[in-house]
Amino acid sequence: SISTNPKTLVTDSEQVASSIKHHSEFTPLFSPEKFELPKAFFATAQSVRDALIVNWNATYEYYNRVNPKQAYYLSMEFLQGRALSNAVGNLGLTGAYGDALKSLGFELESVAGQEPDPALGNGGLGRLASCFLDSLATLNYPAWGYGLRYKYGLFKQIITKDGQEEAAEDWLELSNPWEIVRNDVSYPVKFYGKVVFGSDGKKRWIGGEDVVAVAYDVPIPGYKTKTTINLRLWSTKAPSGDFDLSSYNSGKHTEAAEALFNAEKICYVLYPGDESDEGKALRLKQQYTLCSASLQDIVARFETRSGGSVNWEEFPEKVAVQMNDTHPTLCIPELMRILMDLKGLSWEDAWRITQRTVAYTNHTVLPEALEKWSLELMEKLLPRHVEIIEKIDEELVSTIVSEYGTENPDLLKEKLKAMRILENVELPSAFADVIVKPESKPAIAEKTVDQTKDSKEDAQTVVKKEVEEEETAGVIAEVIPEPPKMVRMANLAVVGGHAVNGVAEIHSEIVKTDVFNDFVKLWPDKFQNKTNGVTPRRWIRFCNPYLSDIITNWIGTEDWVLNTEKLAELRKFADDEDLQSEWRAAKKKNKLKVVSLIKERTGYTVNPDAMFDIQIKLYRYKKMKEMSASERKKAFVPRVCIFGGKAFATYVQAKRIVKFITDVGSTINHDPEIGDLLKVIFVPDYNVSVAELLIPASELSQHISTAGMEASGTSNMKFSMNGCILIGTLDGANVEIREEVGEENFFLFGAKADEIVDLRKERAEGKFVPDPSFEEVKQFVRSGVFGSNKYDELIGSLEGNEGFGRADYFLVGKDFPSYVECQEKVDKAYRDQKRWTRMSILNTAGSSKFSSDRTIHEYAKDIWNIKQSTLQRLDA
Ligand code: DL6
Repeated sequence: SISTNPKTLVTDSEQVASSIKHHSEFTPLFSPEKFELPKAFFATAQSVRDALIVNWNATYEYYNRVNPKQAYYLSMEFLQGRALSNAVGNLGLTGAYGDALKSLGFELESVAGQEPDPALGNGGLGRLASCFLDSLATLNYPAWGYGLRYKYGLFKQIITKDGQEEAAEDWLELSNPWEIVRNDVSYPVKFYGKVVFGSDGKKRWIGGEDVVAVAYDVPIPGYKTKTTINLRLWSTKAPSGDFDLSSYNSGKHTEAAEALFNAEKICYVLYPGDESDEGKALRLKQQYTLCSASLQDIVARFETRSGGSVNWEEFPEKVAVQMNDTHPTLCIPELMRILMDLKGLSWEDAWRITQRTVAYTNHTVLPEALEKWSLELMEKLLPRHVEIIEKIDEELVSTIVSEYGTENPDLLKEKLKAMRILENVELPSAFADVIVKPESKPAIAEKTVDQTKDSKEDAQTVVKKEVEEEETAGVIAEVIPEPPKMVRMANLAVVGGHAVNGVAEIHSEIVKTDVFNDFVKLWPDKFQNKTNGVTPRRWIRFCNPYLSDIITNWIGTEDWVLNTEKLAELRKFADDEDLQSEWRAAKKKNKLKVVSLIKERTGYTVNPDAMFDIQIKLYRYKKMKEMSASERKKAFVPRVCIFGGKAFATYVQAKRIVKFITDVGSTINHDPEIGDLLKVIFVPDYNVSVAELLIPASELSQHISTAGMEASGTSNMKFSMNGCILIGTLDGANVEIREEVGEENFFLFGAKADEIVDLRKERAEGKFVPDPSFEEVKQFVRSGVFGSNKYDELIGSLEGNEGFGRADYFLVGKDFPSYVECQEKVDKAYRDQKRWTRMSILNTAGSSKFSSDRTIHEYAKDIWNIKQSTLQRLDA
């Protein structure tokens, strides 16, 4: 049994120092003669890990004993950020570790700076998952995360004169001190093969290719609590014995290791390129590995905790599975398969249990981002799952037919087309005569473009272009191939889960009224909102210690880190001159750190007294160029505009934008007439650690998506929490942030979500002409001022005519004048530093709602039905 001895935490700096020294000697990763920063990092991390293991074991043992209902958060991404400062901060050991390292000749900050960012995530939904883990542990909820252990992550971004280049992100090169491999926790994962009937009459999935998923656990400590939950990451390997010794000995070295490579490559890269069939199969293998290994593990834990008497009806009372977007949707057929084929349950029982267990979070309304898989590929790779999906689809068809009846065949046909899980697939035989068969020649809009592509090109535009090209080439409609049969993962997730949620109020409304409207009519109670949140530990307490100390002093307690509603107490001091000057001094210190970062990463020197603004200003640059030096100085507040972000390797338009920003930067930053008035900086290889420096230093942050397009955003929350003022549209969580901080403390511009459909129509019909200021900027860019490139594709996509993708689909031409006008208000407000600081304080004071603690309480209560269960608080 696991030791429950509550070993006391090493809290004394001398003991900490000796533990660090012990690890540097006895769990060595470097040679003994030197003790330099990298070694200091690993030894320190190993010493902290000791404490985490003690707490992890105690938490595991406690939950095993109490057997509470536990939530499992399945996500293809976890964007964790560095662990060291966060772990010592949550354990309350920052002082002890700081002193210990000092006694060994190091600064904690430099040691922590050695840690590579784990390359397990890409963006929004991955960072959200990591914030959720922190809140779950902090709030003592029984919960685990499940993901994949990618060896090379997404990619490392290198900026050259040609734009972005990608390189493998070898974050595990020196090993990962936080993970614990569990060689005794592994599960078989099967691909391909065939389905047969066993002697008991049950279906069996046999043959094919087997890999083994091995568990790597990453302890996730809560803040000021012993509760340390688990992020279990799967790594794949070939079954033992798959190394072909005889081939090897006969000189066929590559063939001998083929099975090993085939298994291991599944977990090499997050979102491997999927242009090729092999790439698509690999992505599907990844998704299935996550679902299969995690569910086998969850089921095994349920059985163990049930002791000798397993009652499967209790499964949903002990287990909640949250699918972070559609990537883990295979959980639905996989749980069905396990329950029916391995545990012997009937279809009806398995279906009821699965539905009660699983829930789905939607993170995007962009139709082309709603995942679909080719049925043909899925049939090959996962034949048993396709049978199950076909039956789920058949039952859905039956529900739709009884809901809409057969009296109005057009309506029924429309609903079946929109709602079925299987797309372009004939109706199940039982319904064959209910409705006329699908047309043999698909309408243009029916032809499917691979929706998993990251090129985000408008599906219908692509289809139309292709059809036009075919026609001009003299090829007539008859040669249009049969539309591909697809499995729509979002529809499966909605049908198979008991709850579906959006991630901000406006987004959840769009999910209900637009994306899944047909399903809302069937099951109105399934649909919910869970506005995102971010952890106030990482995103203010640890990344912004200067501001945190000020908040604690003025509120009189550090409780706000756990109870963010206390931040509201800052409101009463918003005009206090002392607070204001402390507030500004903290911002300045954070800005100085970014000045160094920018120098180090880009070579540019920027003025720390300029406004730090996270975005770009072409119009501004043009206006500046039209003025004399003294007019310029009077008219504009100096700004440093900072960008960061990675463009997915095949997302051509995003790569063009990266290149454009860096070109603009090299022109403006070297323009002697402009000097400190405007600088444009692109920080390469943006990640959590860079964000932790930029966010506390920023003063204005731009969240300018076309209303209705951004599901929520979470960086907007982080900025606002750190006293940065937002300029933005009424989109995603901006709407709620503005409500909370007060409309006078938010710079609003742009069209509203409910105007967009009509505006798009008008734009396409040429009924509205963009403001001349917008034309001016485009001409300015085309004039060659930023180099020989004319940026035709980029600028073309903003034009009202077809030819370059979506023809200003995002209505930039519409929002632009109100944006420019709003920026003038920003300059005016910034000139009045008292007013600006007041706005800044009121942003922090109004950010309480955006703590992920609030979000997690809501998921726990409304979706998972799990209860807090505290082992021991560290401050008790
Ligand atoms: O919910 C987390 C995050 C939202 O804040 C962003 O608004 C949204 O864009 C992002 N979505 C994704 C995945 N998109 N797709 N597919 O990361 O989720």
